[in-house]
Amino acid sequence: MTDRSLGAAAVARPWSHANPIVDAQVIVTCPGRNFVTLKITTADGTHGLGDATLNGREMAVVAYLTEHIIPTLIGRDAQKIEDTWQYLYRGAYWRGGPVGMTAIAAVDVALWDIKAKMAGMPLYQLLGGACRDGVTVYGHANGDTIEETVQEALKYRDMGYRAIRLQCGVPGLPSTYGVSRDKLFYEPAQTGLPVENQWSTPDYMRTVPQLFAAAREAFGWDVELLHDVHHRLTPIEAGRLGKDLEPYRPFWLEDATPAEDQAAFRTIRQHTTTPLAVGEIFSSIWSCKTLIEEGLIDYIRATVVHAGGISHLRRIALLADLHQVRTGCHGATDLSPVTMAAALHFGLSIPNFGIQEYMRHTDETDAVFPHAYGFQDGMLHPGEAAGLGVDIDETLAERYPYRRAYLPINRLRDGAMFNW
Ligand code: EZ4
Ligand code: CO
Repeated sequence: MTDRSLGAAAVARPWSHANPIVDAQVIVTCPGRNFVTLKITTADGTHGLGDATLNGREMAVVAYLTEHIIPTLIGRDAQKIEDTWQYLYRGAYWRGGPVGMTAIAAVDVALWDIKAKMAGMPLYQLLGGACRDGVTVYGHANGDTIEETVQEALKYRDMGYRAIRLQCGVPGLPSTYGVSRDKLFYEPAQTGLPVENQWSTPDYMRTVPQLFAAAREAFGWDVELLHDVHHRLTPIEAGRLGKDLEPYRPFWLEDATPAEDQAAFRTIRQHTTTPLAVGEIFSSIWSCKTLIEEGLIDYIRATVVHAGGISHLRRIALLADLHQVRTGCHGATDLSPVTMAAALHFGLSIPNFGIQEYMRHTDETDAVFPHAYGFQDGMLHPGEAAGLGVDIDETLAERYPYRRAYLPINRLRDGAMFNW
């Protein structure tokens, strides 16, 4: 074989057992919300799936895959996961960023799915085998008021959850991040133009400690309690909130301040012992290298789908392990069952797993993505099917065409744009 576009590595050797990629398709479906899925098929008839969903910017990743990645995949040996990762990352020249890294993640996860299927193993076995019985998850309890939120949290405890995220409405604000009309499912993206939310830091800062006080009153110390600030405080405000929450021993305070400036976390650290989690919007190890190496965080929330797939998240987790930082991967509804499965195989197999976020998908989504993973005793387990243990029902997926949707935006009371 002399096709130089495939590189020297494609030259047939007597010891090579290539399983070339013969087809790659991008499937966009909206069973209640949009999902972008990459399906790669190899010469031996194996297929693998990768999630490529980037909430509110879905079609940018579709174009990246279709126009720029897929033409380079056809004919490549599907078994060369690391080489393909390097080819797509280094080979792009314009590397990094959420769109590109989500596209690379989709390829990477699909190739891991294929490799595990070829090996006849569930992916976690290929990654080194289970380090624990299951992946402990936290659920989302929310309500307009503190009382309602605590009631919802009690329901999660009764379902077997050992860790629960608490988000509640802020008096004076018409709506707040994390508070949903439908108590079982939280979906911030909506069709139409972006919804506008309103924000007040002082009102919020007064409410959260009251919520945690009420929750500890109701639960005692039986369950772990978490909270997501969703990037809305300055470092010194975050330090104050962390300090105010210390008596209630939160498991973590998430995204306390925007993390573009990793050094900002030094200020928070100087003021509170409340554990800090960050990273759901990170695209690569470069977004968290300082945070991890300086011990500025306790949990890294980077995910398979938005941080370059299993191959790259593994690097992040290894670095984190050196510094006693544990994982706490993002697991909201915009991460498809394909990502959830990948996260479970990954979380089961790494030494420094911390916790996994889990927001259930709707029945429509679960039907489009039949999967082997399941919930029991506050934990998810990926199941024993070969590969990821997730498939896509393409006929059903076709019944749910793409609908443009946006995440909300946030404004202060005076109309100024703020972080959502
Ligand atoms: O707002 O996934 O911790 N979970 C979150 C999510 C994010 C959405 C954005 O697409 O912060 O609710
Ligand atoms: Co979050």
